[in-house]
Amino acid sequence: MSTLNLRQFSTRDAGFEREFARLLDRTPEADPKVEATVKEIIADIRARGDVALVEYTRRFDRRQLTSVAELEIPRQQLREAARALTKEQYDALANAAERIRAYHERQRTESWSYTEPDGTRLGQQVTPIERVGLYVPGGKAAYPSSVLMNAIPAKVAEVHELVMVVPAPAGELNPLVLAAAHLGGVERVFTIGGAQAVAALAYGTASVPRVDKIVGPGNVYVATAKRLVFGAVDIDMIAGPSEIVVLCDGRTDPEWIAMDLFSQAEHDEDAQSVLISLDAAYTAKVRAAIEKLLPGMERRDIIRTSLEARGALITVANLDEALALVNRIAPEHLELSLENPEDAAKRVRHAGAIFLGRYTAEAVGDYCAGPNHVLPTSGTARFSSPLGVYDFQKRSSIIQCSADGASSLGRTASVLSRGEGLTAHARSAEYRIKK
Ligand code: HSO
Ligand code: ZN
Repeated sequence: MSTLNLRQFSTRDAGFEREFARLLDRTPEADPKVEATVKEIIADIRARGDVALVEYTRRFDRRQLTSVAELEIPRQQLREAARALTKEQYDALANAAERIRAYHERQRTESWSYTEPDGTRLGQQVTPIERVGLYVPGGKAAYPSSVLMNAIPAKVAEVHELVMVVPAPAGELNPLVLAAAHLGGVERVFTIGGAQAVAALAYGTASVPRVDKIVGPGNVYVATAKRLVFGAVDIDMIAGPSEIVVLCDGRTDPEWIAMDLFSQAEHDEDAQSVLISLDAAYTAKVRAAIEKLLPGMERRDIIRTSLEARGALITVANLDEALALVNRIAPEHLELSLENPEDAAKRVRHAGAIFLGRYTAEAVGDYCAGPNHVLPTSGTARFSSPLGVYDFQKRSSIIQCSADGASSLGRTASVLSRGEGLTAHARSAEYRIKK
């Protein structure tokens, strides 16, 4: 194996800030050509509906299609896909689904109201989003676990209809994805993908129902399409490449840590894996473990590219320094491989998911611990949260005045509305003031 070009530095180095800034540089380049293509596809789907959808699917997914009806997978087929799994696979998927459901059940927001002494009632009524589109990538990035992570919170929120789209390049579909759709409670599945699928979901065609929100990851065309249809529908977030920061006190088996770093790096070449180590000798041990284990990895080429392009092994002087760096990165995933992780966790201000202690591998969070694996990337943990039930619920305000309440509130409204020069507002409120 040629030497691994993995950046290694310490907060003590003179060039530390420059090295660290390179890690934080994650501004995605917007490609105007992609945007132009996507705009054209969206306009075409809006204008020609199913006819255009079939054409694009034939062309981009190399499908031999005679009618649009062939694009929908009957529910029966999803059930059969689940039945066709090995018992081991079925049990693992079902166990993951159950645990994800149990966790998300706790996130449900309930309606509430309160009544004031004069009888006026105020509150908040929570309703589900009615129809949600779930984008699932085809090919190498088709993750059944992501189907569960997106579908289950939507179902817990009581979304009426969940419409999944997944491209089937040359007709090929991942049976685990179909089985996960069945276990996740997906109502309808269409084998379409790309910007054309996003457009069909956002605006509806004769066959594809129009949804209110689109969730799920996709390639640059899908992400661009989601951005462009936002407003007509809601979207979840534009996911960037996956990231992990492992903060270690130097007492965890270095091979465990090396593999935790690989587990993010293997997602794709743009993924980011960073070690923050409290001990320089330990940093060297992790590096040795990486060099030892990498040649044996199935995805060694992706892992190597990712580590060399965006990875780093950073040595810090103490926990305070470590946590300051963590908060500057605001990582999607943070492992605290420490003796007393609870104290450190309380000092983390920005992270998508925090994995506490040496025994908690990010991988279990990706599949089956229960919390969602759709997490804020690219530093967006500064202002956003994991995907959850709340993303599929909305709120209406409730205002019910009693006769007494209308009278006293009417006086306040009258004064304020006359101040704004809005006399219809004022008189509407004043009618209800008791003489
Ligand atoms: N780590 C990914 C999720 C995933 N991992 C799916 C395996 N399958 C982003 O959080
Ligand atoms: Zn993962």
